[in-house]
Amino acid sequence: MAEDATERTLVLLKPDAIKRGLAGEILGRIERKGLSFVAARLLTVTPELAGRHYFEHKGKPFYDALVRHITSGPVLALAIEGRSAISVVRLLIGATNPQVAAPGTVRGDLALAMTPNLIHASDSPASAKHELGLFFRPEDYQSYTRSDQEFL
Ligand code: 3AN
Repeated sequence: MAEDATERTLVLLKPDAIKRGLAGEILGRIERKGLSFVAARLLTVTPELAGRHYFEHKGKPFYDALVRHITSGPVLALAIEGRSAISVVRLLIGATNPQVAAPGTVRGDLALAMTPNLIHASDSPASAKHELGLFFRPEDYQSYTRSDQEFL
């Protein structure tokens, strides 16, 4: 089934997540769902990288604030892998606006404002491929099977 394919997606725990000490809480939710992290980097995003990552939003009224925020401190970049990882992570993080994000989601439970909304996750296979390529090299990926999923 296509929707059950193993996928990889890019997750960024944004500077507000790191500065609020919520990285473990958020990654824990992704891990408890059954997804695996197969590459990780703690880095400060440069304005150049921010421009490439957010190219779709250039020219929008919130673009400058978005770039200011993502470059304001360290982010934890994660390559997340698992069954339908792209859509499953999007569901876990909740709507872009935390004020209407469903309770039970990362943004619904832990955020209140639109720019510092804790987390980014790729929204399609094309954006996942593009965004993973911005943060990771092929040799950065690790391969392992979670012991709780060996027989699935
Ligand atoms: P998402 O992060 O849910 O995929 P996108 O890709 O539409 O949302 O937007 C990227 C980021 O831009 C959001 N995470 C948010 O921080 C910011 N953003 C999007 N729309 C707005 C808006 N109307 N006002 C302020 N910031 C916004």
